[in-house]
This record gives sequence, C-alpha cells and structure tokens, in this order.
Amino acid sequence: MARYAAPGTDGATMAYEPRYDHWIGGEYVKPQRGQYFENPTPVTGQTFTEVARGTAEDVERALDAAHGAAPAWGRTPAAERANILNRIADRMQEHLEELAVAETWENGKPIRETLAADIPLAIDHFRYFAGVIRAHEGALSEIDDDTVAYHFHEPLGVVGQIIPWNFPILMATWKLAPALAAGNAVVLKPAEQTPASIHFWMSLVADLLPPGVVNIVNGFGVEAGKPLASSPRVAKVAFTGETTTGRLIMQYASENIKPVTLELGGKSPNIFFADVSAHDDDFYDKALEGFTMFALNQGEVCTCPSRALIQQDHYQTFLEAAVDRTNKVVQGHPLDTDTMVGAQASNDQLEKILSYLDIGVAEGAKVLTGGRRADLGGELAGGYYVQPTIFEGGNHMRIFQEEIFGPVVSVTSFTDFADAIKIANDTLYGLGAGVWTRDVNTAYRAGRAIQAGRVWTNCYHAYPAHAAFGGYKQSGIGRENHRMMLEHYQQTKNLLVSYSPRKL
Ligand code: TXE
Repeated sequence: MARYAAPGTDGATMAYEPRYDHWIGGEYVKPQRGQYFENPTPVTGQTFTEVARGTAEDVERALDAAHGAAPAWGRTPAAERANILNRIADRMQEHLEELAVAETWENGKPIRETLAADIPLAIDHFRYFAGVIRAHEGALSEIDDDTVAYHFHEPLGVVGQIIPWNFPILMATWKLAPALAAGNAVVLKPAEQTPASIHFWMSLVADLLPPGVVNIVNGFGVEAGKPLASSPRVAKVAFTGETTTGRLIMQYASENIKPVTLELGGKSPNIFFADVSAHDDDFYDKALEGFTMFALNQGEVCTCPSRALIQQDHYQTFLEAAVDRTNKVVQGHPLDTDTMVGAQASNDQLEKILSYLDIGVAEGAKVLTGGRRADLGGELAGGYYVQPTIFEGGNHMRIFQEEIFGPVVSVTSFTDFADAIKIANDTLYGLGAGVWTRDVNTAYRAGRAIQAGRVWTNCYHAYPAHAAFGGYKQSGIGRENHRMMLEHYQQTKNLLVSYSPRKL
C-alpha cells in the first residue's frame, strides 16, 4: 500500500490555490458581489480553499465572453478544433497523477479510481470527440434534376452546462468535449460541493483554448445555475443532477424555447439469474464482483446498481457469497492506493444516506452488513464515511424506490423471468440495469425488456466513450457519449438550391 500526499503538503504532486475566482474570458474574474464560500475536502471535513459565489451578474459577464468567442470558434476548422481537443488530452495525460490527487481530495473518491478510471476516461473523451468531429459529415438530397438540398451541421452558439459533484472532472468533460468539438462556446457551472478540481484542470489546459470558449462560473443552484438555465442568451442547457432539479431546468429553459438534455436520477436493478451459480468458476466470481459494484464511487453514481434482484433458486447461497465479498471491500483513506471505498462527497450527502439507513430499518428491511457511518478515526474522523450496506427487503419499500446515492444496495428475490422484469421495471427511473446469466437467450430478452437506456450484460459500470448513455422514463432526456451526442450540440441548416436557369 502506498499513500499519495495530500495537496499542498510535503511530497504532494499538486497544490490547490487558497482561493478560486470565476474563469471568464480566459482569466480569473472576481465575483461582482465579492462573496466567497468555503470548500471542504470530504476526506477530513477540513476547508482547503474558498470559491467565488456567483450570481446573475457573473453569469451575464461569462455569457458576454462566450458570445464574443463563439463566432470565431464555430468557424475554426474541425481539424483545428480536433487538434486542440487532442492537445488537452495530451496535457491531462502528462498531469494524470496531479489531476487524480486533485479529484480525490475534492470529491473523496479513492485514488485508485481517479488514477485508473476518472481521469483516463476524461482523457479518452476528448480524444474520442476529436476523432468523430473529423469524420462528421453533412448530407445532400437530390430533390430533382435541378434542385439540391444541402444539410449542414451548424453549432448552436453559446451553451449552458450545469454539472453535479459525483465525478467533477469527468462530468465536466462529458459536457465540454462534444460541445467544443461541435463548435460551441460554453458557460459551465460546477456543483458547489466540488468546484476546485475543475479549476485545477482549467489552469492546466487554459493556454490551449482561445479566451472565452470555456467559461466557469462557480456558485449555488438558485443563485448561479438558475440565471444560466433561464438566460435567453444560451442556445441550449445541458444538465446532470437530481430529477426534481431537472424538472426546474426544463421549466427555466422553456421560457425561452431552449432545448435541454437531462441526465437525472436512477434506481438501477442488477439481476442475477440462477444459472450464474451453476458452477463455481471465473464467471461466478465476476458476478459476485458485479454485485459489489453498488459501492463503487461510494454509490454516488446515477447508475448505481442499488437494487439487487436474485432468483429464488440460488438466493441464499448467492447472497451469502455476495455479503462475504462485500465485507472484503477495503474502506479507508482515499489517498491510499488499496482503498476501494472512500468518503461521500459532502456532509449533506452523508446525512441523506444516514437518514435512509434509518428509513430502511424503520420499514422493516434487514441489515445484512454495514448500516452505519464508518468511523475511520484519526484525521479521517471529521470525514464523510459510510459503511457499505446491504439491506434485504421488498421492492415497495422507499429504500428500493428512492435514490439514496450512497454505498447501499437493497436486495430482494424473484421467481422467474417475468417476475424479474416486472420488479426491474417497477420504478420511476430507467437509467441503467445489469443482467447476469450464462444463457444468451435470457440475456438478450432481459436486455430488451428492461426499460433503461443502458443494460450492462455480464458486466457493470463500464463507460466507454463510444457507447450511448442516457435515461428512459424520469431518468432524463437525450444521450451522452457516442457520436450521436453531437446532434444535441448542433442545428441543421438546410440550403435548398435551384440550379435551373428558368424553372422556379
Ligand atoms: O443535486 P442537484 P444535489 C441526486 C442524488 C443526490 C441528490 C441531491 O440522489 O443525493 O440528487 O444532490 C445545480 N437551478 N443526484 O442537491 O440539486 C447544482 O448547483 C439551476 C444525482 O447536489 O440536482 C449542481 O450544480 N441549477 C445525480 C447541480 O444542479 C441548480 C448527480 C446538481 O445539483 C438548481 C447529483 C436550480 N434551481 C445528484 N438547483 C446524477 N444523476 O448523476 C441545483 N442546481
């Protein structure tokens, strides 16, 4: 086991600034009302930097900068925009460890995740959209002998993006890479819980982008996010967060008839058919690992497999093995390289999860492991840690229906295929799902029957840039990742041209 040094301490790979202003027009700009808020690390609960508290005035200033930069950026050849995205990826690769430490300190997630997943996935995202924009083509329709309809993809102009705190740098990247590739300028509002790692990222890549193409306004939802989403000066709003907030974002954007894409909550089922336990082999082992994915990223993932459905025929044996495997998950200091579960991202989130642990017990669910705040002692005593928790209960319970967003899984059994699908679809949400079976027919039929935008089959929590990601039902509108995403950041210009000298 090795431990990375905390930012700013002896031997550290990076240091945070004591204060971050807004990033507008290629420079730091003080908040117009002069207010700042404290930003603690979830690792210890101690404040490590303060951040500008944005308001409508700051959003307006960022929109001025974005509108100044958008026309030239939109006219920049796709090959040049792609070069810039690739240079951003190169720069991130050179600073992988600094970015990983920055992200772990900001969000509380384990360094082994930020080193192996968050930052590499973000790098790949820039490279993917650098590639697809080069291959992106318009279309031409021959209307008749003399008439042609050309279809061009044009950028929208200036877009507003509001992101959450569970993957700060990766969520910023999921929003920025396609928007920039498509030729838009951006005003981005990070979550108030995790603004600093995005500023650290920005400081690393700032010289690669023309001023004003990316602008970052910090602040709280109603104070900074609402003016951005409500502005008639944004051509589109992209949002990731809670479903109730997504509903508000739609209302704000509807005032100006602006399109929105929404990536919202989930209550994803992870279904284990009985044939999984037919042999004690690598596949069985992989399925048990798939069960423990509920604790990945401390459960703060919109696709967290927070409902495990286990077929009755192997229910007891599989569940016992799953509890055993969960008990081996290492929880500890997020900067230790063997830690698998770190801290929740904020004190509010910690309290929300703890309240659901009480709700589960009050509803009559049985705690099979965990069930409490994790007391890791020492400097971590003030941090936000929750034990990975397995509840056993029924799908009508609140812990099966409401998004907890913590390392908590609610387990129940099913009888047959139809029962599994019925329980899986008995939710408001439809973001992710997992299916585990050795039978390709069952796998295919289950994958098609589950109402969710992404069904992992014999795997879970993989996020390749070229697989479409997004929600059915109340989990959202639109898709992220995959080149189809460019459609959300472009509008179609149709040029209808007559080449006839006479005919109208
Ligand atoms: O989310 P919000 P919160 C879920 C998860 C979590 C719960 C609450 O269950 O426990 O949401 O988290 C901005 N106008 N998810 O309160 O409020 C806000 O500043 C404009 C699931 O943090 O949705 C932040 O930048 N913006 C999720 C962003 O919205 C507003 C990820 C997300 O905050 C706003 C995060 C407003 N009125 C939480 N109010 C996922 N699906 O990945 C807030 N914001």
